[in-house]
Amino acid sequence: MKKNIAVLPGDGVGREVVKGATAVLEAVGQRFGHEFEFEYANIGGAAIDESNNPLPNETLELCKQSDAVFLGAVGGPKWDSLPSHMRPERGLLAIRKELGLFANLRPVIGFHSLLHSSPLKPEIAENVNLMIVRELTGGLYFGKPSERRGESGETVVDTLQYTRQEIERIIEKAFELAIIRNKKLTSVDKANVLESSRMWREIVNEKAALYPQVEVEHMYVDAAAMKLISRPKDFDVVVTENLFGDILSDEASMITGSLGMLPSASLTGDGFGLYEPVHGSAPDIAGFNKANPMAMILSAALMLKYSFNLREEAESIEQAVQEVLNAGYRTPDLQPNGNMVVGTEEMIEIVAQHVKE
Ligand code: GGG
Repeated sequence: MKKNIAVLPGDGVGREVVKGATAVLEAVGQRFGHEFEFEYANIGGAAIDESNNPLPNETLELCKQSDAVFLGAVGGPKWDSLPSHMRPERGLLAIRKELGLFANLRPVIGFHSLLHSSPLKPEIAENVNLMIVRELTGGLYFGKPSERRGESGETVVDTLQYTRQEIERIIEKAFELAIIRNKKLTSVDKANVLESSRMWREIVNEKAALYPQVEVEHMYVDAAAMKLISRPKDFDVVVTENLFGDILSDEASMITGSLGMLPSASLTGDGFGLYEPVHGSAPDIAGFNKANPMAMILSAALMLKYSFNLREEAESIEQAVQEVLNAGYRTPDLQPNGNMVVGTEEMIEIVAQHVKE
């Protein structure tokens, strides 16, 4: 199989960890006889520096002509004072919208050898395997108007808007995933307060009738936030809107021990995808070879699974990550506690080597 991948390193540690994804795909290519070709382009702050635009046209065109996209991370203090429509994060939101990447899958898997890296009690974090499905192209992050008002700009407005069709397609995606997993779907909303959540709940109930084999529960987002870290094993698939999904998945990363362990797949309805770690650009450690590349490496496994249907190849990456963690290699974020501390580059090399074996 031959595939062209657009690689957008972005900013901060994004530029360091993205090498993890390309290195493991090269290793997969060698082992299984596939060819992956990588073409690079800028997004976020790097693109602002180069062309004054967080998502240049060339970058978008390259993505459209590719079979899938890797993205590192965007943002950093260098661009903090820019107006919001010019910030690096605007490039990330725009690429999701332009490519129609409405379904963001964020698997949360507790690796046994990392149990003591998690702030949760081992018996709570052990054997967790849940999937957060975050709606990615609607809600507060995209609603208009989003502005300051009045002469002195002392009033601010953000708009939470969803269409029925936007909610229907993400709920359908979540049911499809629940069917091939453990057939339990938790829909998270704030239906006691928000009109958008009331429509969300109605649609979940309508769709539930089409998937009688799936057990469905509704949960308010505040209750879900507590339950995620007190009884995470109660969850299988969690579906929620854009902002709630962003926050809950960062919270859920604590089950795994580090935000650096959470990969993500952002998908269209027809299998095209952008793959990125859940974490951001971590400017405080950028350039120090300290970032955890596992989230990016595991995102490469998601690409093989969801965009190219290469299941065995994807498993070879997941297996390699497991072996390397079992062997005691740790980046500094994983509370090494006597294990072997390695830098980003070393960790990437070790995992790629395990994929080849
Ligand atoms: N790799 C993810 C990343 O760069 N995150 C920074 C960020 O601004 N995230 C907001 C979001 O995912 O909606």
